[in-house]
Amino acid sequence: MSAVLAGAVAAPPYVKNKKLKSWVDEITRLTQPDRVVWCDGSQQEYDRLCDELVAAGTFHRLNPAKRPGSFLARSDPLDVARVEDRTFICSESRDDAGPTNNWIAPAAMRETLNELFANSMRGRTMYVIPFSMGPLGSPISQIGVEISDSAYVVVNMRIMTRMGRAVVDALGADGDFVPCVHSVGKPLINSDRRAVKDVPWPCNPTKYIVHFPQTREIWSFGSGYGGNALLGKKCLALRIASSMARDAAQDDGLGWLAEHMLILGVTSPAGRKYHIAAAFPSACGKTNFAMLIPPPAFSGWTVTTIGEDIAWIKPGSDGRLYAINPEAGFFGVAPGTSETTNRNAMATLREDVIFTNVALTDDHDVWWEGMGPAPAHLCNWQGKDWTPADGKAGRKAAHPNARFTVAAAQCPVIDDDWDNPRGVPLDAFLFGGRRSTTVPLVTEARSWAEGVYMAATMGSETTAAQAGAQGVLRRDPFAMLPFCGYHMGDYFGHWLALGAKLAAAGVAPPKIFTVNWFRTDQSGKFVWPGFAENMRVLKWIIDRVDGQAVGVEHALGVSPRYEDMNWDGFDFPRPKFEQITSIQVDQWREELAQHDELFGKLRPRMPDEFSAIRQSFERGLNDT
Ligand code: SAT
Ligand code: MN
Repeated sequence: MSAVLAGAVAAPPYVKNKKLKSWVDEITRLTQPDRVVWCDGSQQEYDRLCDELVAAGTFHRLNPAKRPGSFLARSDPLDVARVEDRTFICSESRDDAGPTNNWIAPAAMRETLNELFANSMRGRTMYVIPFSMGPLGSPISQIGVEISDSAYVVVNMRIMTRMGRAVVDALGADGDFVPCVHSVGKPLINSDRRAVKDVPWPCNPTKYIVHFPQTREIWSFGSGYGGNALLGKKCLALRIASSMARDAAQDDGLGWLAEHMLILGVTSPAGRKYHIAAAFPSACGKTNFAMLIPPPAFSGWTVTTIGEDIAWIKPGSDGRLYAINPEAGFFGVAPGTSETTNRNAMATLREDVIFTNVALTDDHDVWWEGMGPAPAHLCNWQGKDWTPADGKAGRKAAHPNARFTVAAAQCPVIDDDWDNPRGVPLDAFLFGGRRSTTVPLVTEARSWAEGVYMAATMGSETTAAQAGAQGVLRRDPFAMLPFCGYHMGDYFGHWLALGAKLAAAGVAPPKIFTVNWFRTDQSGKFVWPGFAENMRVLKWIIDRVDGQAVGVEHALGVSPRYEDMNWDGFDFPRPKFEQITSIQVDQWREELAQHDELFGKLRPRMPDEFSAIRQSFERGLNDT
């Protein structure tokens, strides 16, 4: 770590990149920090910053006997989640951002940002955080540099990305990077120009999360939390990268994909390996699915994790699609994680974890709702006393969006290839939502285009994880609604074109499947147990990939019959299976009618092909 004073801005000698040096100078002049620190990514630097965060009251060191190397951070109670209504895509033209994104003209936004960031780091330290999304040197990876006045951001970025000096070395003199500027906002200043009080979690009531897709820049003001502040994650790896991936098609005719998907490996007892990428909206069990433990009857089968949130996918020289996890850590939701729902996640969290907004036990360990029985006394996520009586009264001990930050390498089922710069070749895409009715357990699309249609129209019922009424059906195309950096209609077009071009080059693109674990019975109970038993669905899917499994074609695609599934060691009666795979014509008519709402919103950039597909689904239903 090397520090220099503002005004005498000198980068350490190993920094050769001219663009980087002059950009850091420029942001230093704008924000006027007291100190500039270039982060090298070393363990010593991490440890020192954690010590400083403890001294500042931001971090509480957890009991080293129970949770070695781990910390608890409590955020400002008004800074607990991403702020979608304060997130902007500032393309030159409003139409390019599309109706699903907030837009402000770039010139006007730059004026606003210049005012907000002017002197915003006075009294504070500015960190320069070089990071790589994806393994250094991978043809799929991208480099970013985040400037931030939050040490919490630095230590989280060190876990979530490949961060530090090696990235600067890889940039060399002329390498390009995505500049990301982050400030928690101006602190209150005394007449002697010192911060009045260093609060443990500085942030600002005014928040802006801003993306310039054309110049590939990110500016974030006012929040210290998660996806608002760790700019490699949703901002770079999804919003900016989705835009880069689409634009790349103009250069090589294909482009690539930046997706809100987990990546997992499945290995059969015979040693054959398959790779699956799957998109689910939040609170649909993505992390659990990525770390699935097969049921006992599937002995010899293993599921391994490559990623649990984001996938970058590029055609390789053989035409197959290769996927990497651009991240190096998991920023996962803690509540609901337990030895029964996700034993692998619990094992990942044994040491060296940063917890944010969970509850603290009296012996300085962590607790959250869904972990197991509540202790008789806790400090809740705001540091106040909590007893099970509070829980009965509906007051949560952990914030529902409480998080853990942990290195992916700590996961006991991390895939051997998770860090492979080539990525892993994909065999199938899965798309799923939370649907109590209508959508069957699993359906294989008959074609790439029909699969893209299904992904584009996927919906999910809202849960406690979202503000507002629960159980309301929301369209969330590709689980990308808040993360697509350009017009959603163009995004569908990019997906259609990529599959068509691969097919034209003689390569079959991965098969596309839709899944739904959440059909309910008359009393509102889930019919399908999910979790480990989802392995049975995975098995049917990979057998379909191999051309081994049988299914029946219906109006919407191909699904298994009861006898096409492996039921070893599991007593799941046929009528229940019928309940979760039935296709009710009236429900599907209504469903297709709802698709029109989304299509209407995205016209005129909706792909024409979708109308034809919708009509063919309708004809299929009429013949049912
Ligand atoms: O806050 S993050 O964007 O990092 C996590 C999430 O909301 O999915
Ligand atoms: Mn996510």
